[in-house]
Amino acid sequence: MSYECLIYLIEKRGSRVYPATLDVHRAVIGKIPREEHSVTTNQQLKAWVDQVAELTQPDDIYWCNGSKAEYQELADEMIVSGDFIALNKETHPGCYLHRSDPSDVARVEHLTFVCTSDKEDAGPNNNWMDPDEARDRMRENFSGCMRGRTLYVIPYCMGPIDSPLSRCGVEITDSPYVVVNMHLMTRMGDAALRRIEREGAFVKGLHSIGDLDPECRFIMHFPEDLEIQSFGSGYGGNALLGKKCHALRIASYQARTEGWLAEHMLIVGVENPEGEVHYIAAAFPSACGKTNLAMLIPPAGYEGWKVWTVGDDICWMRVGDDGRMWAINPEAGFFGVAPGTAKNTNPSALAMLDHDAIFTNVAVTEDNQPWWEGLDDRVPVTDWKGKPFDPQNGPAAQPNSRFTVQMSQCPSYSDQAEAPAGVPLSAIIFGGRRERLVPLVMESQSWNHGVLYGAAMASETTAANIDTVGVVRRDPMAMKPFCGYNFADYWSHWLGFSTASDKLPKIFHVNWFRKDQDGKFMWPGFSDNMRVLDWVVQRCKGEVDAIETPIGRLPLASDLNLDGIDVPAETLEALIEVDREAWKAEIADIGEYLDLYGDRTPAALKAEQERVAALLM
Ligand code: OXD
Ligand code: MN
Repeated sequence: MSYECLIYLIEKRGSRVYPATLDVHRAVIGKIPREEHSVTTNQQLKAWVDQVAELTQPDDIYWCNGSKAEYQELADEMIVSGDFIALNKETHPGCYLHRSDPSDVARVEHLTFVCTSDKEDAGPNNNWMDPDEARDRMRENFSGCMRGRTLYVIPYCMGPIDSPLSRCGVEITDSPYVVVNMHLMTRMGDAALRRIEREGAFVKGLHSIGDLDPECRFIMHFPEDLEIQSFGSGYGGNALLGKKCHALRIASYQARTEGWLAEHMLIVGVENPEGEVHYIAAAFPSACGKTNLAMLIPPAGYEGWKVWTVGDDICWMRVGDDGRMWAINPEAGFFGVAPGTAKNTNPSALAMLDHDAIFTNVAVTEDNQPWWEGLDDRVPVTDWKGKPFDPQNGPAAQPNSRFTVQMSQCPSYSDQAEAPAGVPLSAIIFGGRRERLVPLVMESQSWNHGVLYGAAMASETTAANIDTVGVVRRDPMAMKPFCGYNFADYWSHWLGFSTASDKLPKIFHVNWFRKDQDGKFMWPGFSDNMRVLDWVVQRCKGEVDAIETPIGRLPLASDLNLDGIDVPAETLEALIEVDREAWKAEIADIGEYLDLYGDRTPAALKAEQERVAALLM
């Protein structure tokens, strides 16, 4: 027990009279030994925690140390409180089910704001609110909201704890569910606090589940102050502030001021039989199979090849002294979509999910195992709301149900994922979900042309998600919901790297989702995407030629390895053809999209679009 800690807790309570709760007891002399480390030497952090406690009035304050014992104790408490249900201990040791409020199952983009002093700095790509107004609103929401609750202080580090590319934050939350998820998703606790004390700087994230009233739900970002305030949701992306809020929205802003890039990208290492590894970062809109690609198992015929997972969602990258682009995954875990994860789509994910994982909003089988649509043909007994499963009521697992698991449990986890320097990128891939027009793979003619690929990224709406089918929605760099500032300025920042070095990664565009006249997918996808990665790596090594076209460099049919798969020659032709007339319309549409950003649209990007348009004439 620590005397200082006790004094600190007493001091922190100031003149207010707080009940001597069980939590205070636990924090000071309970099962989790609280050493001096529970109080920080960083005055700014201390003062902020004090201010927040004053505003939110928790019954207790608990500084997380990040230990396994802490995780276990919180999980045990959540079982008692009903927040966690222990799953089958034989088949899924250390696994828990959490059922969220049925009105709180997804990110809320319409309630997510970027609050810059000048509205133009947030751009048409963001909801904007005046920072003073946003702070006033949030102050009202947070006022007294933690009465009867514990305030948890979570110091965390995004990225390997010793990496110069990593950045730290502190999340204050009243949700133990958030704490245990942050345990798996970030490097949190003492080591992060020590780094914050050394560096001084950290992102402030304040979160409360409030009373989960959707009317009071807001996710506010103050990028100029490196600050996040989130109220009224306990769901992943809204509540685990290290992920989308910090590592993408705030970090993208911070990255621009510091000269690096924070991107919505997976990172993989592709190893060939000679043991040479090429690292690739790839951006796809949500629900395009990023986690599956990050854990790809090469198909038959690719014996001796291996795909190593560095990350499945976020990539921070910076040009190193050697002129190459070096990347880290700021996260330490996966927060993946469960439905559709199966032996044939992602065996590596399944292999890491049978122990020490948290499942949110999945169904359960008769023998208390987690279950979701697409997993196998068992029939679950209980749906995600905890009701007896009846197919009349819709899917058994919530379509956005999730698993949270530490990356180190992944069988393909890269031994370079913890490297402080990061991994050097050979290629960056942008992808979209396009049933027509966009080829299976193409390589940009230059860095700026590649930036145009990213800025023009798009998906077609499907019957599953929208009434009007086939409408093209642009999602530049897959950052539409995640860029913390004006897209036009963001593209300028990307373009600014073109002169940074002559060793930058090559930029490609892929599309796994082409369909034929009968609506059938033309490309098998999943592990066969390895064949496209193979071509990408060969291009990076200068081993194969490509066909120059106005839209980029396309593979020669003979250079794509199709051994062992049934893709007829005419299908392959169609997958890599350029329909000039249709592309003229597409490039004009891209031009119109860029114009939405007005005068701020970078001239160099418009010039690229015009260059391609002219080539198509
Ligand atoms: C995610 C997303 O949850 O991109 O990763 O929506
Ligand atoms: Mn994502």
